[in-house]
Amino acid sequence: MVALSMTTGWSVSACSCAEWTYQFCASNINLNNSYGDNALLVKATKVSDYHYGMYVVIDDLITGLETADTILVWGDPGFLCRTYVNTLPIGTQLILGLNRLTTSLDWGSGAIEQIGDYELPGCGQYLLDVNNNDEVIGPITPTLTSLPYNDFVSYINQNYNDCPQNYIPGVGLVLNVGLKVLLEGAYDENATLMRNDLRMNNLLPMQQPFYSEPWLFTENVGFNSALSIPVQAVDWVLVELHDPNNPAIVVHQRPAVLLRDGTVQGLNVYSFWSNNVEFITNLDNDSYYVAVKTRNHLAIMSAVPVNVYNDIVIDLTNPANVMGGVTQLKVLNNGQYAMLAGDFNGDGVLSVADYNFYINQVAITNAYNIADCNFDASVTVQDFNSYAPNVSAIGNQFVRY
Ligand SMILES: [Ca+2]
Ligand SMILES: [Ca+2]
Repeated sequence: MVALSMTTGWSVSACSCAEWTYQFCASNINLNNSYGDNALLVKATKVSDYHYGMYVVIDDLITGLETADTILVWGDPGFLCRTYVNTLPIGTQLILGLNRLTTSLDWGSGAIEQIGDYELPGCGQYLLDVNNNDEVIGPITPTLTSLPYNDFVSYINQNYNDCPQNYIPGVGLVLNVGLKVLLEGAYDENATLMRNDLRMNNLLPMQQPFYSEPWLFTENVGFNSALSIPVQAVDWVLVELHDPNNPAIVVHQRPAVLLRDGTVQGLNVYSFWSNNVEFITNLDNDSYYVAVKTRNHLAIMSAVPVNVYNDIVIDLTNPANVMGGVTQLKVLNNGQYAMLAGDFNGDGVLSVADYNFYINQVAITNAYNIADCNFDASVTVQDFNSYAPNVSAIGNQFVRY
């Protein structure tokens, strides 16, 4: 009946949530998983305030077990990260996801929550509005902010697997893409890991190195200090999401850090580095081709668009997962597959043009140089020897410049 403010900014000062799910669909999954038979989902109308709670009349029981017509619903007393309910006008019709209390609770406010009362659980979106046209209004899912009531009930009963849990209002949908890749040149077959000499010699730059041609990626992504770069870091890589219908189109790019074992770490929305590369999207697609570019190895791309809605790990050391398969990778002596060394100019083709980078940098030691494709911090004939057998390899057309 009344347009409600669904902003939750107040919660920051009033309470602290490790993780707040801002959509009703995600919160309702949590409700059912956490509270089982005590979970209740109703369409209800507020009839009165009671302390920091409210009495509501149940208009329709959607899921759960309750026989009473009127129930007491506790909102937030100021510090529980629940929704405040006293600001809702009497007569407001609501969708409420509720937990039936199994113990009494005294928060020291003069009111005692009793067994059999209900709470709006904390840290989530457990409340939606119902308007005069019997439409459910609010953040139902990242893409749904209104549904006719009957359709809402159908959605609740049928489509919950579609609910992405990682949508942040004002930011977007946060996609977590896990990756495994190996670099031929960096791979140490004795250690069965890639070399981290650059990191150990403090030669890795704190800022991503893909500002220059051909990448021209200019966003500042980096570490606050050289010491905060992971000890296991081999080098920076550039991870891209390409349009599933036209993989020539780069939709998103994120610099990331490749670790010795092939894990790719990215900087997340909370400014922590984690074993995922995070992409903020506006829900343009469920799936993308995922490409990995480096400073001096032939770029590769996933064989097919990968569904990135849920957390996934794409193993690009498996030729079956790579567009072009074994033609785009080098089989190492131990049978592992790695990206091909020597694309020094990063254009997606291994040619004599790359040799010019090598010859111009040869004999430079103890430095971060593109032509150091075996990652020992020096440009020597060993780098040439990594590059030479790969000349004439051609990257797939969607990663070439
Ligand atoms: Ca090249
Ligand atoms: Ca070298």
